[in-house]
Amino acid sequence: MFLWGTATAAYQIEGATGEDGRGESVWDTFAREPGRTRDGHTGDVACDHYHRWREDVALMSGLGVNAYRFSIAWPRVLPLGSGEVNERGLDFYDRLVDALLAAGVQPVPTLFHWDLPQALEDRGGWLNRDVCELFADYAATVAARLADRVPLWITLNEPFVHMAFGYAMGVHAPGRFLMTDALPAAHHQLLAHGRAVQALRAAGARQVALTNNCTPVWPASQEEPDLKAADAYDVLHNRLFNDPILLGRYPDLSAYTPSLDFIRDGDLATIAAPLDALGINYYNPTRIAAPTGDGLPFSDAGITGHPTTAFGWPVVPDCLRELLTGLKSRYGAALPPILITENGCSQPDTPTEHGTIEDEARVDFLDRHIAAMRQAMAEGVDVRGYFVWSLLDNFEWAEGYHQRFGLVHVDFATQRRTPKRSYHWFKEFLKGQNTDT
Ligand code: IFM
Repeated sequence: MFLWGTATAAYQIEGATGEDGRGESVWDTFAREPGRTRDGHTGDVACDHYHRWREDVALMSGLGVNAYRFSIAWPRVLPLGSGEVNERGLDFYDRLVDALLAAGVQPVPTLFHWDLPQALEDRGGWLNRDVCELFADYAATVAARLADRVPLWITLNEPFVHMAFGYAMGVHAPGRFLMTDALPAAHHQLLAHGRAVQALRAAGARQVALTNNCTPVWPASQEEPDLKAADAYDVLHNRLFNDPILLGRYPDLSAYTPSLDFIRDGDLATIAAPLDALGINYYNPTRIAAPTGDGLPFSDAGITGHPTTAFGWPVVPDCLRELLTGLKSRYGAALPPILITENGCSQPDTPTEHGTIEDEARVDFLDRHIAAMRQAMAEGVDVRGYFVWSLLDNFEWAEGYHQRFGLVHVDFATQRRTPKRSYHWFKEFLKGQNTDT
């Protein structure tokens, strides 16, 4: 069955950060620090999904999707990251899973979408190798409760973004500015993924995947310095996270670090445990030029000549085809079936005087990206699902509530949900789909 779905993440929609025994996460800490997020926004309330989940499941049922990718908040299940289990936290996801199944929607949980328990950050976060084992324990705990009803699991969401924004550049939680010293946070996330694959399978999970954020990298010119820089960026953004899980080895990281002493014997075999699918989040390509002297082996050359989203991201639908066919060329038989686990765009989405949201640009974005995905399939790439980011407007990390990605508009003052034109378009689109294709 081809999965047509929507995606969300716990900290971006749930709210209720202090309820029913949930522990603190790094995002609670970070968002409360002055100047970290736009206008000081936090996820304390977000979309209040923790209380309004029935309404949100009804929105999905009305939309006609057959799958829903959401994330489980580690600190809701294990408030201190390890040790005592908070059964009330598990109960929430248990109820959600049952409601989704009753609505004919397959639950697709992601175990980690950046909300590390603060107690683990206090022990070094993803720089501490011990967190890998604790993640496997957490995965086992959740799967013991849900694997009887959940066939497909995703371990991590976008370890590149979490490493780069959270540990290298400090613009996401936990707000560390380590630049290339952040690399152990990549390795430990990947090792945690590998250990979680083992734990999930032992607990009865039938299918396991990992979601990477990937970008086609365009060199700014065909001159050698730009080509070399583009290759270095491709290593950092894409291959650092795809090669170990699919090929069992790291790409050449010498442009970033002289030493890989945080890797131990056996780690790569654990990381490369076979997967049932690779999740790909695609938003835009990246254009890269030679370094400008800030210590990194590349610089961002920017992209002009394409429409942009409210975030300023270039809209280049054919790059989804380019990305997918590029993955197939690079990994060949080692590439498992692909799920597009996120694709979407932020738009201003101001309601009209009649209260409707006429987000034609989003309709066009989705239509053209789905066509590009299908073109890649026609060219031989095995894609098994497509999830729109996002079901709801939500807390867009450092941008707070200023970037709207939803098929459903959320008025954050009243929590009123209003399906946008894109929701109605996707609903009609889904009616015409044979779920086998
Ligand atoms: O909102 C994020 C999501 O959490 C991860 N992928 C990209 C989205 C848009 O920025």
